[in-house]
Formats: sequence, C-alpha cells, structure tokens
Amino acid sequence: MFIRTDDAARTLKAHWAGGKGVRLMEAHNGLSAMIASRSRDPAGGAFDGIWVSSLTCTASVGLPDLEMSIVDDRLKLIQQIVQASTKPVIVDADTGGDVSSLRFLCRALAWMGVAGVIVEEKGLPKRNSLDDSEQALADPHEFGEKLSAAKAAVEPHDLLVIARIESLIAGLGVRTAVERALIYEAAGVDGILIHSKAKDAKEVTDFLNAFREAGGTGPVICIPTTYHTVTGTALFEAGFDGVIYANHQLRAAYAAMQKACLSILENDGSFGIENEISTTRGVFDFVGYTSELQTLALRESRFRERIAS
Ligand code: SPV
Ligand code: MG
Repeated sequence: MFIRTDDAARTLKAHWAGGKGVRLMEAHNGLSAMIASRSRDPAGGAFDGIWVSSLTCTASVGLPDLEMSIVDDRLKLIQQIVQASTKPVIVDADTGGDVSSLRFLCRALAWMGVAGVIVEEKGLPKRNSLDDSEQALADPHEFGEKLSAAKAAVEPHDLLVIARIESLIAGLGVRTAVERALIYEAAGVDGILIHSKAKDAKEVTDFLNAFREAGGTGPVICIPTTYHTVTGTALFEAGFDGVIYANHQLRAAYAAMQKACLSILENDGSFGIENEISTTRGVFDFVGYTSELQTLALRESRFRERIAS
C-alpha cells in the first residue's frame, strides 16, 4: 500500500489538531522502516511515524554525517523506506543546500509520498549537532526565505516543511532560538523542531514556554537523544507535539552486529551467538518471503485446477 504525501501529512496534522503528541522512530533502510512501522507494545502502543535520519542513513552506507551523500543516492534510500513503511515519513534534509536544491528535493519527496521535511538552520560546512564542532548558523531571514520557497515548490501538495532550530546547539541561548523560530513561523513553516544536546529537558522546555509566550503557535518537536531519561509522555505533558527517537535502531543494530562478528571470531563458529540472533526463517517471514511463496503456491494450484476442468 503506497502512502501519498497529502494523506501522510494530513495524518500527522490530525494528531496535532486532536492534541496528540507523535512519536517518530528512526529508520535507515527498508527493514528498519518495517520494524518501526510494525512494532507494538503489549498495550498496543505504536510509533506514529518514521524519521529518516541523516546520521543513520549515512552510517548505514558507511559514510560520515557530513551532508556528502549524493542526492540521488539519498532519494533511493528514502524511497526504499517509504515503500517499506506504513507510517508517515519525515525526512532529515540537513541544511537543504541552496534554495534550488531544497526546492527540487521537496518536489521529489512529495512525489514519493513523504509527509514532511525538516531543514536545519545551519550554515556550511554542516556538522552533526551532537559533536563538539563549532556550529555555523544561517542568516535567519535568508533561511526563512528558503523554507518558504520550499513550501511554494510543492504547492498544491501538502509536504510539511519544518524548521529545525540549532541555536541551542550553537550555544546562543533560548532567546535567540525563540527569535529565530518566530521568523520561520512567519515565513510559513508547518512546525518547529528544537534541538539540544543538554543532559536534561529543561533547555528545550524553556524554549517551548518562551516560544508560546512570544506567540509561537505551530507544533513543536524535540529529539531526546542526550536527555534520554525523560519519557515521551512527560514531554507531551510539558507541551511538546512530537518526539523523535533519532538514531536508536541503528545504534541497536550496530551494537548487535559487532557482538555477532566478535562472537563468531572468538568461538570460531556461530554457536555462541545463535540464541541471540534471529533465525533465517524469522527474517523470511518478516519481509514477506514466506507469505509470497504461499500465495504463489495457491495461485499455481488454482491455475492447475482451472486448466484440468
Ligand atoms: C539525525 O538523526 O541525523 C539528526 C539528529 O540530525 S542529530 O544526530 O541529533 O543531529
Ligand atoms: Mg541529521
């Protein structure tokens, strides 16, 4: 079942209109998109969408998070994720490049069925927000203009364009972060992502309160990677409209893959890890191989019955 951009964007907007905070899980390929889409906790809780992270997509193809993968390669990976997902997909567009690059990217994403794009207010060279590099920020008025050009590029479709505030990451404080967020809201964005690498949620909550006091009305999302002791529910109660678990499947897979490789080397065989890894049958079942073969066998037997009668 293919997702259409307008439906996917509408689904997220409907959650926000109903006062529901959304939980997005990172995916970096088709399999991780399937896992995120299908995961259910015992009470039926599920993720509301998928985050296509630049960090994890670049890592999954063996590259650093430096906005260096070729757009065409990234689009192929995003398409794989959209096809494998049953949830709205939001794409991390890094800085978005120049205005033309971002406009073309947004058109391609809208065509693919992506729900939204998040663009960060960084200058070049782009650095990952969680490292200790100095972070150069874009001029906020030029950045706002770039975002409104991106929205115009996809009209009449409803690809969500969300501004990612990096002012806290750059050490410029809540006041500057709010001033910039208001400029982007005035430029017509569909929401704000506030990023922080603080150890607790105080900084992002201070931002949220100050943004609301200053008249900011759109949805506000955060990324609790460094402040990971807080629950999603607590962030929603504080007023956030969404949380992004930005890299957790990749980090889980990375640790598990390293463990499997080491165990096989150390034991000179896979017997030390067999109980901790999936069976091949489990993978066949999950990605639809088993059910496809059953369908084919059924079609074949009906066909033979028809021919024989
Ligand atoms: C990503 O997931 O690629 C992000 C979030 O941009 S962060 O790595 O925290 O910068
Ligand atoms: Mg990124």
